[in-house]
Amino acid sequence: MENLDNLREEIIGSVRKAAGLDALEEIRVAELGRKGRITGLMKGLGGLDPEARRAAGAALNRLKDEVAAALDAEKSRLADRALDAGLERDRIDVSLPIRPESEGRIHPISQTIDEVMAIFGEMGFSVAEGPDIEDDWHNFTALNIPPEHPARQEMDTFYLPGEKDGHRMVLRTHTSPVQIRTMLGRKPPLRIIVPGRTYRCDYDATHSPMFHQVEGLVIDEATHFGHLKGCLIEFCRAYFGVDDLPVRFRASYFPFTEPSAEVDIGCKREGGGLSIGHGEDWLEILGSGMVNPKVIENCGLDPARYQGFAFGMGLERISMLKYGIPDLRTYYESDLRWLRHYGFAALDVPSLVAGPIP
Ligand code: 2U9
Repeated sequence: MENLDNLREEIIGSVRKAAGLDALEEIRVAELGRKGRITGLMKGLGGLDPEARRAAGAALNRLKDEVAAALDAEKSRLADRALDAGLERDRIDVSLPIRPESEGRIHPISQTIDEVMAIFGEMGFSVAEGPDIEDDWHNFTALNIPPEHPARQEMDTFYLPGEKDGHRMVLRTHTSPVQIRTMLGRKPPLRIIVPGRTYRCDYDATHSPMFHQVEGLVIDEATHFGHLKGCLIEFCRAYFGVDDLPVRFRASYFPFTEPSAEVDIGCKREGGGLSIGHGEDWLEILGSGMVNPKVIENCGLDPARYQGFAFGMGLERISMLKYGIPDLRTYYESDLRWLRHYGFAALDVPSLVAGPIP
């Protein structure tokens, strides 16, 4: 028994001094393992007489439990110490200020396209799209602009290098070829708007070689000029946010519409500034007209049965007027200071709030 007390002291002492988990495991194997010291003593119990075996067996079992408990306690002490050291080393200062996030802005042209889509979406229009690179027929001929027509020169067309057979593709000068493609591919009734990039060789404060248009087309069996007027008056008032905005239709000419009208809204020019709404002055906003029967025929439809109206406007122009942006060239200079000043927060964009129109 005295021997066991010494053994206990020795083993517990070495457990307390163990440097780490590996040293503890070595002690466990050396004392309690299959060939361990305590295991060996247990095996030796068989040679004792029954009285002595019972007493020594009980003492050895106690020793075994005490050693196992000491090993467990030391193991969790070492684990706690490792955790404390880790917490100390990897300390996070939760009071530090967060890294600033830079918030993006919506470009005014994207905002304007969205607003226009939301207004026409409410009126039942859907959105159509088409290629930026077009052939001569879809961009000009189908729209009643034959090769010798002066409109071809006026539009300052960008031509792509000629193909082998001599014909040249163009960068579309308007989004009208998309309406031609829609009329060729779908049966009326049609009610579409076409926002998109357009290209003309022109550059000053109100012209950029790449700019955006939105055009609209309605084709049905009983559409008349009254529908054109109602639709465009409603659009102008909704877009500029003035319920009783004066709107005027002025006779004009386009090869693809007959009759044609330019649309002006009431405004006031004062001290170099411009205010939209009531006043003695007029400001041109868009062009429109009843689709020329020749265009309807060019798209394989019977002009005796189908007719409709069309309109077109420059998106930069209406955006500059609404938001007081003085120079169109700044739209495409990629100046972040400009975008921070004139751009929009994502939550002000109709389609991001209400969802896009189909
Ligand atoms: C088809 C039939 C008719 C589209 C139209 C205008 C009048 C118009 C200009 C406004 C300013 C272009 O950006 S701008 O320079 N557009 O005045 N556009 S009617 O008429 C069409 C289009 C397609 C099949």
